[in-house]
Amino acid sequence: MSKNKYTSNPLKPSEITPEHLYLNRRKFISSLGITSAAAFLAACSPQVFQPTAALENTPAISPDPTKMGEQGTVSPSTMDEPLTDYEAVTNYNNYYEFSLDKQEVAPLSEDFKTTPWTVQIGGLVNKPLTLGIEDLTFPREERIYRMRCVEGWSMVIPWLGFPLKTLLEMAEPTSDAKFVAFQTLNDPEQYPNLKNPSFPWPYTEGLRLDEAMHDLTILSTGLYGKELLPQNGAPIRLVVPWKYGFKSIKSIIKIDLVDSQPATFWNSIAPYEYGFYSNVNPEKSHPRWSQSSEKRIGEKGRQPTLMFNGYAEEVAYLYEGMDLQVDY
Ligand SMILES: Nc1nc2c(c(=O)[nH]1)N[C@H]1C(S)=C(S)[C@@H](COP(=O)(O)O)O[C@H]1N2
Ligand SMILES: [Mo]
Repeated sequence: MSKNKYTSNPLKPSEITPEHLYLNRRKFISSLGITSAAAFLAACSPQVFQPTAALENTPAISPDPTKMGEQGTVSPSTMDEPLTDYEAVTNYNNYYEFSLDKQEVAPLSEDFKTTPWTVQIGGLVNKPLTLGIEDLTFPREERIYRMRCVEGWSMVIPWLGFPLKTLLEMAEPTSDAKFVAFQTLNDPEQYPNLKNPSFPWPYTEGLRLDEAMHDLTILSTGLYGKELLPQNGAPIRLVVPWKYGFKSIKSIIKIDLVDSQPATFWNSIAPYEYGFYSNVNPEKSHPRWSQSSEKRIGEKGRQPTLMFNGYAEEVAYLYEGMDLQVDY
């Protein structure tokens, strides 16, 4: 592993308390027992973490550096910034298929049908797969990640999911596979805004194969210990924490291994504003606004945006030799 000028977000003493509170909340909840905990959650504090049976049976992310891949660094579970309230995570959403209004997404997606649901993995693979959502029984981990929207706001979300790599390896990408292309459901019956012809539906995204195989890249099926809600991309969505939020495509039905950089939704709409790579970079302004700071939802003021969203130590090696002022 080579060194580079970027370092991970250092832990500030002020950030230790929230983690401590978070752990205590969990203890508090389990001491209540599951029924009263559920009642408590529904009644007053949706931000409290609710342990699920699935999660309880799943070990936390391994602190063993040998399990972290070649880049072996700190486990992302040691991220110690306060979680964004469950209420905000589930009611302030970008999901253009439903609406361009963030507050409208949750009500409009209430009846979104997530079963039956299949995910197809194809293209340059030895074993094309069509999996029902119920077949995706990989052990889930909790990953607490920062999420930085290109618009200048951010959240901290405790995702439940599994590495995308686990699924890709099952399909056995061939040696010609260089990129991964993702597609969201394309159903105008369920998505009111698909009738709007000014967008290149369906929503698509892409990653280079090494980005897709990186341990930080997950497919998420839940958050805050619960199953994912439609507004967050149920039943399954991508989470790539070092890239702007629009790369983390929701409600995926198709994953294709391909040999060249695939077309993607925002990049097709405005290539000079939304690059294919779109790594979080405080030093590279969007043509219409600075990316040097962000509004953390639920907190006062703005805070500095971190290179690669704070994951430089884990991912900077992927971009060695690339000019980060240019988005390829
Ligand atoms: N299919 C689809 N995926 C999407 C979007 C979208 O409009 N459609 N919005 C993206 C953007 S801009 C962001 S910031 C994140 C928001 O995820 P969240 O609502 O779960 O916080 O989802 C991304 N994934
Ligand atoms: Mo976004």
